[in-house]
Amino acid sequence: MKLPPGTTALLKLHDTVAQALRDGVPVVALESSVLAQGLPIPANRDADARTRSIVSRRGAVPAIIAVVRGVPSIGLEAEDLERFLARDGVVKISARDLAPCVAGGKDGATTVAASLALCTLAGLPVFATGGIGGVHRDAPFDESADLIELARSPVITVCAGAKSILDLPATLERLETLGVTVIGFRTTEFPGFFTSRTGLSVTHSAETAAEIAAMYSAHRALNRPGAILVVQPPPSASALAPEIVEAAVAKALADAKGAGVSGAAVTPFLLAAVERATGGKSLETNLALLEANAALAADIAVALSSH
Ligand code: PSU
Ligand code: MN
Repeated sequence: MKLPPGTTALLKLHDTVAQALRDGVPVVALESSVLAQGLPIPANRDADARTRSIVSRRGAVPAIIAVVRGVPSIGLEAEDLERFLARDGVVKISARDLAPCVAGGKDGATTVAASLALCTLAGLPVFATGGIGGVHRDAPFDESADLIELARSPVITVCAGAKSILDLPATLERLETLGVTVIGFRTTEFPGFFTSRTGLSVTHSAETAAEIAAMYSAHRALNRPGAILVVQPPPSASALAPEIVEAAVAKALADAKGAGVSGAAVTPFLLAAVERATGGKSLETNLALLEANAALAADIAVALSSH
């Protein structure tokens, strides 16, 4: 395959990432679809600054995952990041879209599914996101490719559970079927992204980053193929009450039906509709939980590097 000039391998590592890997400094992978599709402008810039800065302050190197003009990239150059933040011709790409995006030389913002595929290719063990995709409500069931990629990618994935717009019990069932290990961080409940409480239990919990690092070592020693999904509730100061979220989601789902939204547009549409229905409150929660998840991912990456 012909690669763009200046590229020697399919995967491009940013200098800071290449240096970190050489020096044994932990790296935390971050997704790019949340920046280019999930969050509105200018909150996406805020999310980027807050997540990358907390990862650095906790002793790890942040690496945004994306396909940049056809090149799968681990860490973005500033000018490329600007295009993603401005959403200038940037498409949302899931796992199935990777090859066409690379072959077509396009800018692709990677969802959890596509980011995990690239983390696996690069051998990166720790990844942070806001909330994973999952099983949507109501038949016919739209199920995010995030779930199946979690089953195939040996990556510690830190999130605040699955997005509140989804069918959370069904999502948790699918994770079990797919053999994805779910660990509640300082919780025994599967969080609901905007909400801390869902009433759904997780079977395993951890109190420290070191415990998660130890579980990951066992996971790899057992040659398990999938992810360890670490779930933590959104920071309590910004978590929303379940009734408020449920009402907002019901309205968002009705709006989506009315607007005839389908496919990859569903999740970004619903998140924007929930933001409107909560008077912008859900946006604050989203930013706070992204930062908290990046921080925990950095702590885990640091613990893993000394394990
Ligand atoms: N987390 C957020 N906001 C987001 C997403 C995650 O806080 O927008 C994105 C992730 O990229 C996730 C995607 O993979 O939403 C799920 O989209 P879909 O349901 O189309 O698979
Ligand atoms: Mn879908």
